[in-house]
Amino acid sequence: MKFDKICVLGLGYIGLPTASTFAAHGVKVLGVDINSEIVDTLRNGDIHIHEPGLRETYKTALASGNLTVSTQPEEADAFLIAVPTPFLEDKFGDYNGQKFKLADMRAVTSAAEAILPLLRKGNLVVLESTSPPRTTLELIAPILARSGLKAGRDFHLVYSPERVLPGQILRELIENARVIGGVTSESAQAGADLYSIFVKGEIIQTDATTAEMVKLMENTYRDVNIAIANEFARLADKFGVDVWEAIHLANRHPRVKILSPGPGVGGHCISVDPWFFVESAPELTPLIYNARRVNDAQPRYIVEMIKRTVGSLEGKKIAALGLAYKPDVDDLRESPAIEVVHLLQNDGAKVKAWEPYKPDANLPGIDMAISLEVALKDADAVVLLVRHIEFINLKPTDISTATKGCIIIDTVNGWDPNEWQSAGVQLVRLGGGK
Ligand code: SAJ
Repeated sequence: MKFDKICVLGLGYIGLPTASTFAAHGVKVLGVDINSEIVDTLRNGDIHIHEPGLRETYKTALASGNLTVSTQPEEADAFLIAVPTPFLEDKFGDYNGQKFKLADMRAVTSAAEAILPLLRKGNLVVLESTSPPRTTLELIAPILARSGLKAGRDFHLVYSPERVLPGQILRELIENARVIGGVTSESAQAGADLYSIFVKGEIIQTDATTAEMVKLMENTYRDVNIAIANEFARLADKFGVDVWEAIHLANRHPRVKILSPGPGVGGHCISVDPWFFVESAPELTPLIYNARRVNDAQPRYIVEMIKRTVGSLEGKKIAALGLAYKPDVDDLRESPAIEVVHLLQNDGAKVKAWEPYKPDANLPGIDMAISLEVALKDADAVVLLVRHIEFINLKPTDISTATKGCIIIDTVNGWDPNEWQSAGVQLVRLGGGK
């Protein structure tokens, strides 16, 4: 299938890089977002999200004349839906007393409804948003059927998950393998034709529900793996074992790959996607459900560990190093580090937080330091919450001189305990066997 014009609905972390990349490859793209402030920002040549290389790619696409942005979709050869699928704020599912979160599919529904009056015979519609299994068949296809056209017969319908890592989106969009799930094999082929415009990785065709499951399985696998790593850390603390050494040794087995424990699982993907399985089939997902519970409870475990080390938190000054949800990004969404800070404060600690990637973040109830030195000043304890490279490069003296001999709690295996202890610093690590 040939594509002269593509309409991308949703200009966020996925939609904007995807629209820009198509345009950079010579396709006419209309990028659509319902938020007029975002559209204004983009029209002015600026971008509203932080992603390395995106500004340049976006500007090139805009300058080429191939990319335009609007709040309204228009007729096109292909429509690509890349809108958020967060949780409902005020509604939970319940299975035998076990509460679970529910996906908010309203943005996906409205995007499909916006396409409805524009849909023509021979079009391709792609859903990229992470969604519960069978969304393409049971939510999108029925909405689009209101046009009188049938998915798979009159137009092509595809689910194709994005699998890019924040921080490396532009490279991974092109290089990663792409799964294309069609409601028919002709639909899958049309989807493959579309993505082959820029994808250099393997393009693999399957059916729509398989593609939906693949996306959820990838992130659920990672969540369950991290949950087991977090439980191993707890067990190691109980049995006086260094979990980092034990995981390293277990991973020498050719068929074992245990991920790393830490303060919990954050971001907008791994801590979210497993719930889509639980919601769709709570009776079949006790493992996935409990892995989510373990990871969600990890910030509390960290705070209890800090209490075991420093005693009562009442009035204690604590420096929290890192608020991002993972190393070397400025993304603070769903960050377990932020939850650790809130829990410490609830227990009476006075926390100063230092986040080098977002020093001026405005987070309700959190006291941000303007520098590392300010965070460390007079601290009774320092908690390392994110493995940012600039923290890993710190030397024991960088902290001990600034704090007059406080206790260090390392939740991410950032520092070598032998090096720090021989420099006279008391360092306790998550899963360090204490
Ligand atoms: N984490 C650990 N231990 C680890 C690895 C990660 O505690 O060993 C924590 C991180 O600190 C972070 C969270 O897990 O809080 C998630 O980080 P991540 O780097 O594992 O994943 P994301 O959410 O940034 O991106 C994931 C990726 N999925 C996989 O690697 C299977 C990415 O490819 C997806 O595109 C993205 O989710 C998504 O959008 O679904």
